[in-house]
Amino acid sequence: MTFIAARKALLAALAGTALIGIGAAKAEGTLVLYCSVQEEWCRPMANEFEKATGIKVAMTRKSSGETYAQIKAEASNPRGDVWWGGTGDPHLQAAEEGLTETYESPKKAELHDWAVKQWAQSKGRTVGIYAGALGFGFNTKQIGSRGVPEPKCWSDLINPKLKDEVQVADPNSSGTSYTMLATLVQLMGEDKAFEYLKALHKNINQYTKSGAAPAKATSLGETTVGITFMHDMVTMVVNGGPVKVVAPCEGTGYEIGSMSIIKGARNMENAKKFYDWALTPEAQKLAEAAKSYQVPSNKNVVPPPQSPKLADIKLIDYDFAKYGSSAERKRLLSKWDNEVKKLPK
Ligand code: S7P
Repeated sequence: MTFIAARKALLAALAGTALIGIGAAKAEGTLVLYCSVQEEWCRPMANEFEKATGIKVAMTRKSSGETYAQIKAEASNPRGDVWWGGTGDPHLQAAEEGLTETYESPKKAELHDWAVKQWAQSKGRTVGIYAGALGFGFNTKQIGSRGVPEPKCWSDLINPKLKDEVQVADPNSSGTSYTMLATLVQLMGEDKAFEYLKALHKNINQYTKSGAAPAKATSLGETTVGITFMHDMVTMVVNGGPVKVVAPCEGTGYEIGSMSIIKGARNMENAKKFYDWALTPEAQKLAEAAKSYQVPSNKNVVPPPQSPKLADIKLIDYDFAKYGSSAERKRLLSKWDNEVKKLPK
């Protein structure tokens, strides 16, 4: 072979390698992830998926109600591929409104019944990824100075001595707070629940956007009591905060945290890869490292020891079909806006 022929062959080989490289990068592609748990857990999920697959993840974190509203607003020109995390009710609403895609993962057989039930209820459009009970927490250093005994029940939170000392999120933006609204309606009946919410309103110092924000505020002493999922309060305890976590004595509701593929996803194959991966034990074990103490949906993952034990909590038989339905969620939110949030304090 002459020098020129050898050079040509080498250039051709290099060009081929470069093309293969480009082809591979394209095949790996990207994924747009809408994440509705805490940022501390969203980030490792995106990073570890990138490491496992080479797929670049563009992740944004928003609360459950906000993400639902964004997906609805983008429906004619979808930007996101997967909505991962957040309470199940708005995922069910998105499913009913045809905003999300049906998919059956090969990992479904590894999931707890409650996670599969969520999938069946939505006709395959959303699946359970974790579960957690609603409750509240209080700041152990501050409660004494309010002149009230340690609260144990929902009824303790409307004590006038706790004026401006209770914090919870706005149910329009927050899945946590919508879970509270639907829980109280199921627990007390609608009329009594709204009477209770009006009384509670007098004690609320702030309706936050994010559901877990009151847990941080309780730990920092910015509020004496915070209503959140119990696992979000447990994170504060693990971080050394002066917080006691309470499962309300009357009983409480719970969430099936969910995952959905967005209808018309531009990166549909990668969305399915993420969905399958997110149901594996490896992916679900990332929660504990991120100090997120929900109960994982994969049966092969042992829940972290700090996770509230659902079997020991007086849980209501939460009607996900009703309270995750589009009509009921809209009705309750607008009733809360008109009859509770507008009230003077
Ligand atoms: O922090 C984890 C968690 O409580 O956050 C999700 C929640 O819906 C997101 O916050 P918003 O209440 O602001 O929507 C829960 O699904 C999850 O357990």
